[in-house]
Amino acid sequence: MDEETSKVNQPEEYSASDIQVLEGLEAVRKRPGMYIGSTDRRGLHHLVYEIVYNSVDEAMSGSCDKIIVTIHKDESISVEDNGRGIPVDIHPTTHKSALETIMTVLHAGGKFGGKAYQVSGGLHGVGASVVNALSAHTEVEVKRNGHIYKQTYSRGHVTSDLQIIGDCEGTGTTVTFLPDNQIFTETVFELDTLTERIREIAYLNRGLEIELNDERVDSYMSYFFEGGIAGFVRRLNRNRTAIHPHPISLMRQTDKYSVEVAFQYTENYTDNTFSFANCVNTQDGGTHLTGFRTALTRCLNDYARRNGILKDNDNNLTGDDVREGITAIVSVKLSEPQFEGQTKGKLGNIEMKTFVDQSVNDELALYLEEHPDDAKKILEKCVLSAKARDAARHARELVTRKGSLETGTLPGKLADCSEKDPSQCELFLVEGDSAGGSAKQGRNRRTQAILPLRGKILNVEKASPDRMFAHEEIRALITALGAGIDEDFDVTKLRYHQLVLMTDADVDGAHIRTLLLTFFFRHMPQLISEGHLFIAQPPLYKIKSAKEEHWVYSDAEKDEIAAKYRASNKKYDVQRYKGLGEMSAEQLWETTMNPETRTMLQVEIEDAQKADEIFSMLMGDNVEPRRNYIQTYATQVKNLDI
Ligand code: 28G
Repeated sequence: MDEETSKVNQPEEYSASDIQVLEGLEAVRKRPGMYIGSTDRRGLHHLVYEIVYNSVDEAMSGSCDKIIVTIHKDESISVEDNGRGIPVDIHPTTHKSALETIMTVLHAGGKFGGKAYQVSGGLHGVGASVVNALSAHTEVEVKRNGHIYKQTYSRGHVTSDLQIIGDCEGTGTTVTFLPDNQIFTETVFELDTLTERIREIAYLNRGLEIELNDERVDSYMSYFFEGGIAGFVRRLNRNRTAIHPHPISLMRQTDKYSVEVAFQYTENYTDNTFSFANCVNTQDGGTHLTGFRTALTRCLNDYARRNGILKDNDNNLTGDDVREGITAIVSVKLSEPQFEGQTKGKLGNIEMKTFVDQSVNDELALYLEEHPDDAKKILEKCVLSAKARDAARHARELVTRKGSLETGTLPGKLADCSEKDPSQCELFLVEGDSAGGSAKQGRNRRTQAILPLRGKILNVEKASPDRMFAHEEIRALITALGAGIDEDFDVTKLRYHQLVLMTDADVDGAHIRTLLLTFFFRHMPQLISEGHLFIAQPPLYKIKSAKEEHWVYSDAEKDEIAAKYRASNKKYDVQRYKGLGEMSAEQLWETTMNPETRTMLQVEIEDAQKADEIFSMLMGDNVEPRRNYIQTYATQVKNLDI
């Protein structure tokens, strides 16, 4: 492959002694959670990303342009790249090959523990030994020096010497591993989950082709995006209405860092910005995001002043004004990223702030001069946002400050609990008045409060802020929770530490739940991230036989119990519960609300982006995907405000 001059992370002269020896892989098997976060489905998929990151590193150094990921029928995974191949020369002090060292020695590079070390960019091989330690079998093939080299491992230990098994042209690395079922509670890979991340990596690395094959279902897909992150923005906006035709795409590259930004404004009201450092999603932003925001605000204000869009007496546009309705990706690459904060989701490298700020400022000013039509549409939107913000501030003050909260007036429909310690209190949001009535009767009055929600719940993605604050159900919800909203949201003021969505087990219930989730996701994300939001699990059936009675929560469970009765020739009767309203107050308590016996799902924002995509698909402007979704899941839908 040709040497390119302007790539980031230019590899330094390599020697096998670079690899630092730290500690044995036993530590990884003893405490896997420390190295891959968890041993459930999340940790399982993380193994794949660790290996793929190594190939992406090779791509970022300009030495690789194709990666093939394959899920095999036996739930093993292969990752192949056409990079330079992991070096196979012998390490002077360990007398092992570089390959064996990379695969069997937990080595330095990132910080270990938690998620800290999952860093792509200049940290070749850091995760490979962890994956190897947690796999029942691993096999690595390296094409290099005209030969094919192979070595195998089991649970971190070598099971064969490094061998030459043939000759070849070209170079590359293939790693195949079978996750250890002694470690993982889940060992079945989800194609959808891998697809999401693989697609994202392909968008973030323009010109890199990633194939994702699933031999279990004969699915073969290739991801390659010539336009890079501009395509990512287009995809995120596919169900929204853009106000200018093409995403604006800016970039700058030096020998030390690169920045790429793409964004497009839509008719929506929220800020959909995602930031990445070396292809790792920085959930909590950081210096690169700050740099982008500073430049965007300054640049749009400068343009508006210069072109008389803002008059001398007008206030500047605020950061919120210029971010309303934007969908943006900020992606930086640098050789030593520092990830900070509790979840390591924040980029700390201070030099990225000025680098991104200056790059975006220069390039965007140029773009606006050259595209006056786009500039006009964008600034009209920002000016409108500024005006609406004034109106919204007014409306919000009515609800959260001068309104009912301070005077202690809780919403009339709320049946509050008597306990005053929020950590003991639960608020149930219940769909419909009849279910609300049963819930009020059946609850534990000391600790459980009920807020019935009636009629249509507002679609908060599309409603303007002032309309949202005028909506009765939303106002009741905000006042009942007592913790404010948006930037004023204060999780320590929550009146209930558990908030439970209790909706029917049908499609309407699912839609109302989605609308409520959107609301919390957009306006009180901390409520979700700090674990306060739950979904109640009402039963789907009751099965009776003689004196026995079972509440059944899934179809699989129903079939299982029915099969048992059939096998023993007993008569049984299956009663289906379509809605909460069909249960008596006692039944609702017994099956769904009693903390001693109920199960509830805790809502997590596993990935803000995924949630955002589902929400915008269900609630965006484009009717087609929503119609498909609804047709797939239901025959009739009421109560949905679309
Ligand atoms: C297929 C699945 C995962 C990889 C490479 C290529 C090199 C490498 C990997 O070097 C040692 C230590 C720090 C640079 C680098 C080859 C330079 C020259 C490589 C992979 C060298 C590791 N020749 N491809 N590691 N580093 N692909 N794919 O793991 O200084 S790992």
